[in-house]
Amino acid sequence: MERTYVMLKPDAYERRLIGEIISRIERKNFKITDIKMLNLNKAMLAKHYAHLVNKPFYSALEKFMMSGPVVAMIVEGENVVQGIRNLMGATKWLEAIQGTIRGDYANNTTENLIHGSDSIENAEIEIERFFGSK
Ligand code: DAT
Ligand code: MG
Repeated sequence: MERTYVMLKPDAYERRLIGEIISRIERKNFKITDIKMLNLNKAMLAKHYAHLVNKPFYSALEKFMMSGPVVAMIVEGENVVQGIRNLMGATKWLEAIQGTIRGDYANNTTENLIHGSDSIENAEIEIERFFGSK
């Protein structure tokens, strides 16, 4: 069964939206097979966001992602990688349509509540990074 890595960001925690977002994932009938809360550090973020470390917004992104705990999950289901991306909505909050998590709750592109792997290959890399071999 396909798996993906999902991470609820510090704004989701701060805004008390953890339960709401998990409910949306479960209502879609995706299965959470592991879950934990953790605090990220600079080294973990530099790996996770390696494609962004040279962007002008990286330092703000890093600061935000270390501003509180994240909730890390392994989520399983048919076509779950794309399915979670669809539930999340677009990266840029103004492009995220209503009914998606970002479309309904985000008004900022950095503080956009949720991460979901963008490919099956990256999902396995991210699961290994945050949960070890499973
Ligand atoms: P996604 O989270 O939709 O996979 P991404 O991998 O391109 O998007 O970027 C990771 C995170 O970095 C994103 O969730 C928020 C931040 N980010 C991306 N592009 C940004 C931008 N143009 N301005 C500010 N933050 C940005
Ligand atoms: Mg991404």
